[in-house]
Amino acid sequence: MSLAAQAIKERLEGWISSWISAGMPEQSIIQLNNALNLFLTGYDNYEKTGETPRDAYVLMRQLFCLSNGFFNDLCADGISSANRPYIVENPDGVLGKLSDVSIENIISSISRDGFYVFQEKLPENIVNTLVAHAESTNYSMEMSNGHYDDVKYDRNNPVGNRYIQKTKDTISHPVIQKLISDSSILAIANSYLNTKSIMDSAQIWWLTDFSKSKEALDKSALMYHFDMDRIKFLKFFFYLTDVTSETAPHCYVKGSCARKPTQSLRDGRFSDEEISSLFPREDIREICGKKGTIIAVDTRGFHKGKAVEKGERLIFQLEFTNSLFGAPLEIFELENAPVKELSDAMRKYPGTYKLVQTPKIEQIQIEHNINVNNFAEDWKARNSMFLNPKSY
Ligand SMILES: O=C(O)CCC(=O)C(=O)O
Ligand SMILES: [Fe+2]
Repeated sequence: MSLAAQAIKERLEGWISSWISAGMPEQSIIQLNNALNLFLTGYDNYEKTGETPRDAYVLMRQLFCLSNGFFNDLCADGISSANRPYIVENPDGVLGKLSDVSIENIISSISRDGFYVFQEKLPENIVNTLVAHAESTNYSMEMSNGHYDDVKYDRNNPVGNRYIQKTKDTISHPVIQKLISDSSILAIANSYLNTKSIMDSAQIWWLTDFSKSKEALDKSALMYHFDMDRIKFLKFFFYLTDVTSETAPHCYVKGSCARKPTQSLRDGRFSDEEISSLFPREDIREICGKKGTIIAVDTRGFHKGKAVEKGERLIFQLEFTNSLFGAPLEIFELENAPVKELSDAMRKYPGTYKLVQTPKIEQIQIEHNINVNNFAEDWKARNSMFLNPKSY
């Protein structure tokens, strides 16, 4: 069993003991014990094979609701204790220069409120480049007959509510590669997750005012829900268009990332009326902002995109997680060699980019005309350092 699995096991056993001391009925203890054992077997399987058994994933979602999030906190704590975060030295990037104190403040805001809106915005040239990119690529769109068509985004004649860019088009863009290796972003992700953060989602999508049917809203995450794909994760949203109350602000129920009212502990979508009946009005927030606005969100709390009333919204979303246990994984296949910022980050924080696949080394050599002999010399020098400890 891996160190992380062992640490999770210890915490879950402690949890069971506390239930026994609290006088929980024996039948319930047996049921909980069985469920936790099933989960641990699934987690162990994931560690060994990289694949999460579906029943263990479903169980995680159920245990999240059953324990009001406490189960996930225990697992996250186990993972952190076995696998400490990367130390990002002198973080300085799109979120500004971050001191330890400012990171602490941001992290505690996210833990308390579930989200944090950064003062810094993405520079305009970056926003414009990403918008132009999003206007030019093809999108795979499910049409009314259930088939998928390859379409361009035509803002005057949308054919769906949500146009999600193909992962390879998103991840192959140099600006996106710089953002996913940005030291200020990595510093926040590693601190919040308190373990070596792993990038597991990078998506650009348009929202349109195509349809307001309940079915369409549900499908495009335009109804309240919480995400539970993994044990713990953090999303960064980058608005690439101006977002007003009419153009799909990200909506979040402040504080709902921690503990939720009992009536809301179920998987699925929630209507606005249900959410209004469960939470104080002042906690139900619409996060509006000019293009370039950057938000960090723990979407284990209640959130949705508000339906577009008129016009469009373009967003880039980047997610980091503490473990790849959970929902099926996406692979980020780069079409070309990564930009320098990303290849440097991949060397420094290999665990963060487990899901990123670069083209074969020979391919990179051809594209960049790299002299293979220089490589060989470099390797010889490095190896001699290992063979001769005095050179340290
Ligand atoms: O579009 C949005 O603002 C919310 C999308 C969402 O539910 C998510 O990214 O988890
Ligand atoms: Fe969501």
